[in-house]
Amino acid sequence: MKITDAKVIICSPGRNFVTLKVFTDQGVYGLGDATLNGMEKAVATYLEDYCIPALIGRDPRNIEDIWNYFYRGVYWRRGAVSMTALSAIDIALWDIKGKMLNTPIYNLLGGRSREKVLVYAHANGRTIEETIEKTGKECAAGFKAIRIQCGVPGIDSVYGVPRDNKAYEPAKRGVAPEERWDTSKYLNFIPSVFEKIRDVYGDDLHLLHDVHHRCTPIEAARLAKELEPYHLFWLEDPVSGELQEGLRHIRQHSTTPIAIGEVFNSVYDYTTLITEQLIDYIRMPLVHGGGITHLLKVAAIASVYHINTGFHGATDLSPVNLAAALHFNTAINNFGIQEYMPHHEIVCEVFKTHYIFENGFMSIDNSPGTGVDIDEKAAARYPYVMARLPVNRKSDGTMFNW
Ligand code: KDG
Ligand code: MG
Repeated sequence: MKITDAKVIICSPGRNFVTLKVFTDQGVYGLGDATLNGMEKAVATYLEDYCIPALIGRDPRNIEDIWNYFYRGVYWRRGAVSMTALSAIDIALWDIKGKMLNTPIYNLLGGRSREKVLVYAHANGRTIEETIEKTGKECAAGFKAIRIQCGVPGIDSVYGVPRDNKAYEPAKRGVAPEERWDTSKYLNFIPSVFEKIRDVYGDDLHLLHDVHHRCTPIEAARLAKELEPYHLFWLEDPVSGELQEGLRHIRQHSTTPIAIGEVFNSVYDYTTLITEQLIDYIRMPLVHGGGITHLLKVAAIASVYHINTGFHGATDLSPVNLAAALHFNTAINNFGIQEYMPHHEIVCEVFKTHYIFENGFMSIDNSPGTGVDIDEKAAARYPYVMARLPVNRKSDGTMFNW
């Protein structure tokens, strides 16, 4: 069996997605997600100019070897752009394998470990009142776990909290906008949000919060400690995590569970965090972390240290990634939770999926491979739109040293 060709499809049904389609001489093709928010064209170029020429002619069944060829065989290893490209190749190859064997991917990963996959929703309010209201809407939709984000008095623009009450979308059209951030205002305010949410919704609802890396280790330790009474499911990305030892401060001061790594792309970003048990959840998603092949290894190492997965799953990761993640989450033992933000409805014109959300959980059917297909004609109706994630400065204009 041989790979005969591959192509990159960029489309923007509401937001940009990059999809890799790998063709074989058996008429079967595979799809991989290659979306890296704000850097879509860099991944597309890396795939088109560097990876696809080297992919053609290989046997798609040899996923482990192909993974190592594109990871270890490349002189300049790692990095978000090349690991996203490698992830897309890897997911497409697992899709092909599933289709060739006429079986869903979870079956290739050891079969079912669970009936359904716990997911969490987002409640992003500009004020505490709005956050309470949005939390109520997600509870009514059936979610058992909700990520709570809130505007902060005195800060004009809080990352991820839409000012216009629209759907979550941190990327803005055109060149990256610059925003101002004040960590002390944020730290003084956020515990009061969780106090109110617990008052209104009680103790059963799982609550999560994302710091988006906007603290130093000691600031994050203070936040984790002050949020302890509200029993969070997790505190996400409390620091950037590039300095893995920095997470020791948080652990020394608090029992709030920590999730980290939606911007990581290799097991080597995690080694100290896992082996010293400084975290509780792995955020690195399939689409940016080297695909199923690499995350299987990361999850296996994490499981030895009682650390679970909690993959990133915002709307800037395509339905191809979500489907692959659901297979992965269905199969592995140390699954924790999956982030789920439903895509804009026009995304369904382009991507045809086989997963459902019901009463706080998601499940995927027995369609072979990932179970996702792409309608290329529909994709062509939504051309690429330049959009970038914002840059943050302190209120006096200084760049942060997070
Ligand atoms: O592209 C950036 C988004 O994916 C990010 O802002 C979402 O932090 C995020 C999350 O946890 O979903
Ligand atoms: Mg996040």
